[in-house]
Amino acid sequence: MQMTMRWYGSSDPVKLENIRQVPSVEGVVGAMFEIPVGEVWSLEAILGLQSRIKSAGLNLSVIESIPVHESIKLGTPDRDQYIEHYAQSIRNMASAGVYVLCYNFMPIFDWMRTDLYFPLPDGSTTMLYDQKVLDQMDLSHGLARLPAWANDFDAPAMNRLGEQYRELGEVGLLENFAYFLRAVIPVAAAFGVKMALHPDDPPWSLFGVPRIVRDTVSIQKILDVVNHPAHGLTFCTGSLGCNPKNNLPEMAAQFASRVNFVHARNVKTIAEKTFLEVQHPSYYGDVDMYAVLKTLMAGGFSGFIRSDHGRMIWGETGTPGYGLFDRALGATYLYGLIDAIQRGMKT
Ligand code: DNO
Repeated sequence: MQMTMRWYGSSDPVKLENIRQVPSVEGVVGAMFEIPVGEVWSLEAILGLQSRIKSAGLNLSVIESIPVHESIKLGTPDRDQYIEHYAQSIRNMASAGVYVLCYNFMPIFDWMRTDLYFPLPDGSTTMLYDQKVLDQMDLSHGLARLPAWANDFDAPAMNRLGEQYRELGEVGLLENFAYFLRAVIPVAAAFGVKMALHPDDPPWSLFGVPRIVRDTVSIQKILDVVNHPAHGLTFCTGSLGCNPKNNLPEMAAQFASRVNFVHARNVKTIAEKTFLEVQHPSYYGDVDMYAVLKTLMAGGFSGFIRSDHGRMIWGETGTPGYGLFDRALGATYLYGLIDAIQRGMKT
């Protein structure tokens, strides 16, 4: 496996020069948040990002994410135009030499937490998702945007979209996803790009809006739409791991041949549908990181991995989940596991 770290671009308080100094990290997971959702990512723009990263001695290994336009998810009549833009962005990635694309199919907004600065007893802060707090929230009042959210809908737009998705339901959303996959996977396959679907985070419906990338059954159904290695998963231990019913090592065994990227982080469920993001090592949370990585590796996975969400430690301030220090600790822990697993596999 090859270790990478997510970088949010020039505005990221974490500099490429810092990332370069993290042991084992050679690649960057990058994106261009300035490109409006639905527009083509031009070859020039991707090459520009690539050369910026190369000049810091690193590689642009993965793009995360090219956002999927709401028209595609809703299946509105203008979707084909956005699908063609998406396909063109895939071709352009390949021309720029970037071959892994992490993306998601979550309606309206992306991941969700209810507290970004929850204090832990050791003096660090972490992120919390508390279902009781979410139940008090209402889409019609809008939502405070989290890092990496591609869209910035105002409250009336969120409310309207919420109604449209509730009407569409899970079956309709899955149909629209299948339509998208049947169009873009052949392009990705032809250009050598591996698509890596990120599970819904958290993996359950929020505000009555359907979320369909949740567990073994739902994921298998999606993978079966197009049975090709270009259509794979981001195995995100944190997103899948906050549902205690998801048995991660079993899922890793079932999906290993279709895993195209790994997000590794640890979570701890503290009440029903309520969880904290904790230190990366297995000891602190519900994710058996060793078992997951070992199973993925035994299943043949050798692609890119990144440490995901870190706590804020040592007085660092910055993007919640995406500071330097705790993610760097996570990366070295993961690298240690991978190194030991690899050696064990050879003996
Ligand atoms: C949050 C992330 C998500 C994820 C995207 C992938 O930190 O896990 O933003 O990167 O959903 O498309």
